[in-house]
Amino acid sequence: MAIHLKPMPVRSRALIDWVNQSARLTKAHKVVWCDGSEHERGRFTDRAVAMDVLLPLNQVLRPGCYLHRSNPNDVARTEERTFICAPSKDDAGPTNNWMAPDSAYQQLGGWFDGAMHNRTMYIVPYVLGPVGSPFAKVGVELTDSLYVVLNMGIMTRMGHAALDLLGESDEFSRGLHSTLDLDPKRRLICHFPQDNTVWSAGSGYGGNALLSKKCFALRIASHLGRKEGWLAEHMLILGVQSPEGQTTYVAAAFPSSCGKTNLAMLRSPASLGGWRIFTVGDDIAWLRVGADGSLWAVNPEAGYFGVAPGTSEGSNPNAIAMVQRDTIFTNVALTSDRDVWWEGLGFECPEGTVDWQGRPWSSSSGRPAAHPNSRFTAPMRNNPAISPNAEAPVGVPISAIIFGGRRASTVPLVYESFDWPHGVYLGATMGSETTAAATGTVGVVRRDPMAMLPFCGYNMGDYFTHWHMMGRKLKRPPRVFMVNWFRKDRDGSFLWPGYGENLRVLKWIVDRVRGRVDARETPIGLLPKVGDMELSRLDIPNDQVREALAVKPHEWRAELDLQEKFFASIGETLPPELEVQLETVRTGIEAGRLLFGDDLWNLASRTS
Ligand code: GTP
Ligand code: SPV
Ligand code: MN
Repeated sequence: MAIHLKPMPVRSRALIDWVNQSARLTKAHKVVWCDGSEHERGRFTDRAVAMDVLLPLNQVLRPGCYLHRSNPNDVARTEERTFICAPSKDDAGPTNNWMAPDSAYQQLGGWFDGAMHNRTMYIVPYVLGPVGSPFAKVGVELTDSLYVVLNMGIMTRMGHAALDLLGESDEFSRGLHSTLDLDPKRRLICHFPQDNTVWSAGSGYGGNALLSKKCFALRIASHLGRKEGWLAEHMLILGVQSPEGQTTYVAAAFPSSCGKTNLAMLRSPASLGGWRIFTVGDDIAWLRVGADGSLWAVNPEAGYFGVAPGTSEGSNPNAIAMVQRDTIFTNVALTSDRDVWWEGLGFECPEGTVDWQGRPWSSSSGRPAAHPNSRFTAPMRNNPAISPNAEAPVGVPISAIIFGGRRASTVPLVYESFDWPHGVYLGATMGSETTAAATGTVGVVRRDPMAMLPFCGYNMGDYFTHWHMMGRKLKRPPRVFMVNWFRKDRDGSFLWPGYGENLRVLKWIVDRVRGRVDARETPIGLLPKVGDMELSRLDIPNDQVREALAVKPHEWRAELDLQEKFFASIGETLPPELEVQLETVRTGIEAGRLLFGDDLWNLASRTS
C-alpha cells in the first residue's frame, strides 16, 4: 500500500476515492499531495535538480530559472495520438480521432497498471480561472512527472486554493498522467468528456502532459461550454488603451505558433507611443454572455507556455523581461555561462553553446541550436504588460474577436466581417500553415477552424452551430475580424513587418469598433482604406501595404474550393448557413472578376 503524505485537509470523498483507486491501479510507490506553496516549490525544484530533470541556469543572470531537456522523441503535441473517447464516433465528429471509451480505458488501464510502482504519484489540485470567479473550475491531475508538477505550479492556481474551492463536491476534472517509458508506441492522450476525465500516457511534453491546458481548458471545457451555453476558445485576450485612456478588449484566435503570445504582450513601437497593450491571457479564453448582452472573457490560466524561437528584445521585449526570473525553459540551447539562447534571440550565439540536446553547437552545425518548438514557462505576474483586469472575477467585455492564420498568400492583412454569421463563417473557414507546435510536416496549409481543429472536444459541425447560437444570445456581439501577419511577396519575404507594428492593425480594429472609420466593401469582407490606417513612420512603402491588403480573385477561387472541400468533409452536422455564406462570397468574387479583372482593390460594393 502506498504511503500518503497529506499536508492538508481534503473534504471531497470523491477525490479521495479516485486518488486511492488510481494509486492502486498505478501501484504508486508514494503519493504526495501538492499544496502549491513556495516552500513546496523549493523542495520539488531541488529534487528535480538532483534527478537531472532540471538544470539550474546562472542564478545571477536568471534567478529562479531552470532548463529542462525533454526526450528528443517528445518535443511537441502529437495530434495523431490524441483521441476524443465520446460514447459514439459522431459525438467526436469527422475532425477528431475517436476510440470507444471502453477500449480506451482498457488499453490505457493496461499501460497504467503498475506504471508507478517505483515512482511517486503527485496529486496536483488546481483552479482554472480567477479564484472567486463564477467562471472558475477545479481540476486535479495525478502525475508521475515532477516537470509536469513544476509547470502546473506556474500555469495554474495550484494547491490549497483548489481544495478550498472544491470543498466536499465531486465536481472536478480528473486527469491521470504517466510518462511511462516515453516510448512513442505507448503514447496516447485520451479524453472522456462524458466523465470529465483525461488519461494521458507516454509523453511528458506541453499540451500532451499539462492536462490543465489543451486537454481540460479546451477539449473538455468546449464540451462543457456546449452543454452549459458558453465557449472555450484557443484565444489570447488583450486590452488596447488609446492615448485618451479608453480601453477596448479583444480576443484573438490564431493556431499554435502563429502569434498569440506575441500579440498579447505587444509593446508599442515609439511611433505609436500613446497606445498601449495590456495582457489578460495569451492562449485560452473562456467566454460567456453577460447580463448586459456582451461577451465576457476570462483567462483560465495563470502563466504562459510560450514559443522561445523568434522572441527577442526587438520582437517581444515584454517576454524578454518576463523570462528573466522564475522561468522553466524547455529545449532551448545552453551557453557556456549557463544562460539560454535560441534562434531569433537577436544576437549571435556565444561560443561554447550546446544545443537543446546538450551537444556542442556552432552556426555551421546545419541544425537549429534550440528546438523550433522550444518553450518558456513563466508566471503571468512577471509580465510587465499584465492587465489590471487579468484576475477580474467577471472577466473583461470583448468588443472584437480576431481570427488569423499563417498564410503566404490570399488572405489580406486585415478585414472585418459583415455581421456575426459572416464572422462565424470567417472563423470556420480559416486556413493556416502547420507549425512545429505539433509533430508532422511543417508549412502545409490546412483548415483550422477558429484555431480549434486540434482542440475542439466534440463534433465540429455542432461546434459551428454552437457559435451561431451564442450569436443569437448576444445583444451586443463583438465585431469579428480576420488578420494575416504572414503574407509574403514573390521573393518569399513577409509583406508586413509584424510584431509591434501589428498595433497599427489593432488601432484600425478599435477605430472600427468605436465607429471612427468606415471601410471598403469587398466580396470577402470590409477592408481598410489605406488612408485610414496609421502608417506614419512605418518602414515600408505604402504600395507594400496595398499588396498586403490585396484581394486577388484567382487566389480566392482556389481558396473557396478548399473551403468547399472542408465543408463537405464535415458532413451533415454542417450548418447550412455556412454554405450560404460561402456561395455569397463566390458569387461576389466571380462578379468582381468580370468587372475589375484580377485586382479587386477598387471594388466598391459587395455583390450578392
Ligand atoms: P502557441 O503557444 O503554440 O499557441 O503559439 P502562439 O500563437 O502564442 O504564437 P507565438 O506568439 O509564440 O509566435 C509563434 C512564432 O511566430 C514565433 O516564432 C514568433 O516569433 C512568430 N511571430 C509572432 N508574431 C509574428 C508576426 O507578427 N510576424 C511574423 N512574421 N512572425 C510572428
Ligand atoms: C499550442 O500548441 O497551441 C500550445 C503549446 O500552446 S501546447 O501546450 O503544447 O499545446
Ligand atoms: Mn496554443
